[in-house]
Amino acid sequence: MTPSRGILVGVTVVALALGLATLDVASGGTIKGAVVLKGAMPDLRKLPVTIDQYVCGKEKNAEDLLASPQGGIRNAVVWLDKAPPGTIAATPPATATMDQKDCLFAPRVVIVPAGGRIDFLNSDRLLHNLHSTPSNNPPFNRTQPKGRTITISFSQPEIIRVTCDLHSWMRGWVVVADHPFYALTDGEGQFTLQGLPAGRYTLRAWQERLGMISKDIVVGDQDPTTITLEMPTR
Ligand SMILES: [Cu+2]
Repeated sequence: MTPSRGILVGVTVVALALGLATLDVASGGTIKGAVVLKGAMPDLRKLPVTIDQYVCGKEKNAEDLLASPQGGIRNAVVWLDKAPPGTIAATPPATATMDQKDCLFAPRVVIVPAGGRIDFLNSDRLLHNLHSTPSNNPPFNRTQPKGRTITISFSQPEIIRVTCDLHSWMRGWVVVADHPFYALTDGEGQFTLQGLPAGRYTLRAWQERLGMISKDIVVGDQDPTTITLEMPTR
């Protein structure tokens, strides 16, 4: 163990002994990172639209993998495998929104805390549907006319796929979080996790087409701690 690591561990032990009672977002460490492709960008597919072309158009881009020219992956979810004990971090809002617009779920990926809910909207002038068969939360299969809001609560952490039976290309994802340390990557693949005590963590990253990866990280005295998470494309 290097001397600085020894000091770090010592500080961590003292902090744990104090119960981290006063820790908050402002005093915690930050992880700034990016989720990137490892390997060539897979071909982008076009999905044919066979019905309701007057609203949906003639084809849709497959949005199951979106990446910047530099390989940053959008709409990946990054979280801590285990939240540090006693930490007070900013909790994501208990209510999120997912619209059905131009025959796509928007946003495509939504994070909601366990016990929170999502208001599903339909901004299109046609009928959609919400269909999902989660593993740990109740299934739902609801007709959704234009303008109707359907509110669904999610109590158990898991990643849930939502589809529309009327438009086969439509996909949405609800990520039910069991602690505050979850983040969604932006168009450059970047994310931030804040309010972390120094320590060793396991990060997980999930993307709907590429699956899940894990990587260990040490949050120490340099701030922010930076990391690149590579997701193999095959
Ligand atoms: Cu639809």
